[in-house]
Amino acid sequence: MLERTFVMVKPDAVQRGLVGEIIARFEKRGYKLAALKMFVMPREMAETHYGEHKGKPFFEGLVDFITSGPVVAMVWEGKNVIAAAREMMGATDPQKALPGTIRGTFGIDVGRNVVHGSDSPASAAREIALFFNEAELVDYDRLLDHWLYE
Ligand code: D4T
Repeated sequence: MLERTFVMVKPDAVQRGLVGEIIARFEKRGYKLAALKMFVMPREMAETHYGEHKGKPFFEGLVDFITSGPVVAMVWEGKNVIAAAREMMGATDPQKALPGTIRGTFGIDVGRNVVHGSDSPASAAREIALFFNEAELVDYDRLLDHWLYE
């Protein structure tokens, strides 16, 4: 089934020059880029995005961090991409992320875990709608798809 997921390069990874590396992993795997933008997240948007964590001890620090600098927000498309992107990123805590995953390769602390990805189809739909409007989601054909999908 063709899916879309929301992936975000966090401020730590933008500062560390990892934007290209992270995009390249999704491109090389064969996923299709459907939307992309760089911006500093307004506080209100961050509080909405992380609404499920409101009241938790790390919430304020998390909102401070995610609004502290530019992020790169993206939509990636492909077969099973929601679960696949989570696997490619590794566990939320980089200490527990397997070597070779994005967080297992580039991260150390949970509060600087490099990247975000939607954790379910419902989250993907909610997050894509929060970060992008319809006109920003680009629909185009790729001749390559014939060589990626049987
Ligand atoms: P995100 O949403 O950033 O992709 O992370 P996950 O989906 O993998 O994990 P999450 O929602 O449980 O956590 C959101 C965000 O909060 C930070 N965090 C988390 C933190 O700073 N301290 C903590 O103890 C936890 C659990 C990291 C990711």
